[in-house]
Amino acid sequence: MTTNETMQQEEDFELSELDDAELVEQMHEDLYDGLKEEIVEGTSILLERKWSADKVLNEALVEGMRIVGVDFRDGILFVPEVLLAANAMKGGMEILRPLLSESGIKPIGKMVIGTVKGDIHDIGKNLVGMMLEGAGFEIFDIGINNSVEDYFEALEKHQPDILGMSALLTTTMPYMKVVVDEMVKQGIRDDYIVLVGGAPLNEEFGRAVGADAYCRDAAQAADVAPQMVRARRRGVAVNA
Ligand code: B1M
Repeated sequence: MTTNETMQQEEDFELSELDDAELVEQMHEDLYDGLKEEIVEGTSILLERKWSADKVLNEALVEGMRIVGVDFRDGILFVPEVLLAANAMKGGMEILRPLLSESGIKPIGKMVIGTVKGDIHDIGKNLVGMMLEGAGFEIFDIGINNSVEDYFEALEKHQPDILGMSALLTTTMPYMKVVVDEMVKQGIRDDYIVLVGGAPLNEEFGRAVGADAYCRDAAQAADVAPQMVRARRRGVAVNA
């Protein structure tokens, strides 16, 4: 058998023939290789096998992206490859979106969410938006690279209960304070609940920028946001 034939044979397998553990491992590899179609197929297979959307998200997609992140940090993967991985991840998230957000609850609040100026990472922000939709929020996603003016325009237009800011870079996270300081200056800080999140942040940072709460992940955001909106409507101080 030629080398080409051996390689062909190795690649000729159906994802559906793998058991759950093998499939998840294969999905980590496919995410690493930026194979969107395979990620979409793997996501669908796990759902057909009665995996919850949450479990598929965390064990297959988020864990796969974590592995990508490690090799990106170590200089093994570069921006174009990571972009392909991100694109493949989004393919899986599109399938999970309706499942994560099918709460059927009537909107309990509105949220404007966006990634801060200088930062184009949007996967985590998109997840937070989806999970909050699932928790019954109406979401206005203003995308990436948002200036103070962009946030203010969206606040004015949508009159949300919550302003959510995301940052993935240590160089862009201080911009959250620029936005909050400007809200204070304009006298509108107390009109909104401010939530912040992103991998390099922590609670202390959240307090330092003047946010009402820092959320470690999308699930925590979906937990904290309704509580804060309810507390605010009851007239209770919201600082977490
Ligand atoms: Co970038 N990148 N990246 N990147 N990237 C990181 C963040 C990095 C940690 C990689 C590394 O070195 N290990 C590193 C930052 C280092 C640092 O600041 N200390 C880094 C770097 C350096 C860069 C560039 C500067 C690289 C370069 O150009 N040389 C560049 C910057 C571009 C820019 O923004 N100006 C860059 C570019 C990119 C890509 C474009 C290639 C791509 C982004 C594609 C996209 O988003 N559409 C990318 C990616 C994919 C990553 C990693 C690998 C994965 C991020 C991700 O999507 N994680 C990342 C490494 C890593 O984080 N492990 C990395 C999965 C996601 C589900 O998690 O976003 O953390 P996360 O979101 C979580 C929580 O943080 C939280 O909930 C989410 C879900 O549970 N959360 C919130 C997030 N926002 C929230 C908001 C909330 C509440 C919770 O309330 C409002």
